[in-house]
Amino acid sequence: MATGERESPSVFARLKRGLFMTHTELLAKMGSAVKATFEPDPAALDALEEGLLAADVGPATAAELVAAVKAEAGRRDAAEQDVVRRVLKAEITRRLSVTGPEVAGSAGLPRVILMVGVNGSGKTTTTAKLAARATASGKTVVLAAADTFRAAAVEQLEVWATRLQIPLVKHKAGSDPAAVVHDACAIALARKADLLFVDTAGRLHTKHNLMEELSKIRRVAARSVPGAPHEVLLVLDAVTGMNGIAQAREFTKTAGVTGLVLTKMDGTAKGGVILAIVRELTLPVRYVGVGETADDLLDFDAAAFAEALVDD
Ligand SMILES: Nc1nc2c(ncn2[C@@H]2O[C@H](COP(=O)(O)OP(=O)(O)OP(=O)(O)O)[C@@H](O)[C@H]2O)c(=O)[nH]1
Ligand SMILES: [Mg+2]
Repeated sequence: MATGERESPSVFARLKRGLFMTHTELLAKMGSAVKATFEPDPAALDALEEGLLAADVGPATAAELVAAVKAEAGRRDAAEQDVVRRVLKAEITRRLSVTGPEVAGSAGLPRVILMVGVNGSGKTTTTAKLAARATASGKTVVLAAADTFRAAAVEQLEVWATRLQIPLVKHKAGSDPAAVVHDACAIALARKADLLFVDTAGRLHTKHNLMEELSKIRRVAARSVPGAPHEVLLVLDAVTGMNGIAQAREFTKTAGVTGLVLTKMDGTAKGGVILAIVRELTLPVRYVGVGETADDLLDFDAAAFAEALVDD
């Protein structure tokens, strides 16, 4: 989303709903510390910190946010209402406003987006959601079922492809995922598709051979389409919280991750983990998943996220 542009009310409402558990937990723990006329007494500051820790923002970020509130509370105009919310929103927005290069596809050639992550993080669902959005906005899309690990994985993507009427490239279970990507690139080029989304198998970041497989996929894509993969999205499940950080570190090293997707925000009270993850990786969050349907993927907007988290 362009800077300064505001989402439609319905998009914000979905974000708000998606962050409901985290928001509720945060405000419940903060209790009266979030009140309009905040006095920075130790108990209130403790409550603030407790709320932030409960939301899983991580100890370093929690301490810094509390320090920022304390400093600001001391120098504000005594009549100011809602100083805590103002400071939290500004600080959270700033911390989440990490940008990264958005590599455009070359004119007339497909932009290739590779989806990676550990098992069950939401790669296939997110692939389908992205494909649905792109199709709805008039883009032509090809899907590559490069999770050849299980037959069911191909079927899962195929259900979405059929529903969305998007061509899907698949090989039989157990075949080389790089070969699927090779064919999918050829088909995307032949069809002059705008976008090619590559769904990959979930893999443990500690398994060297599986991580190598991603490197091979990248090489094959790059040979077929200049600049590919243009985007490598690491799909992280927000419910796993801090554990996601170790995975993410490994994926960024071997898979050349360019952006993050935080899924299942709707299923956790620990959505503040996004702050810990961004702090650790300094990678841009591109999307957040807030449910299981095609509509439940939102462009990430740091200010809207902070607002949905902190405001009533
Ligand atoms: N509530 C909720 N559920 C989600 C979200 N994203 C994905 N899921 C669910 O999480 C489960 C796993 O999603 P998949 O997309 O299959 O995950 P995956 O990463 O492809 O899994 P593997 O291919 O097995 O590694 C499914 O039941 C999805 O419906 C989300 O944003 N919110
Ligand atoms: Mg999958």
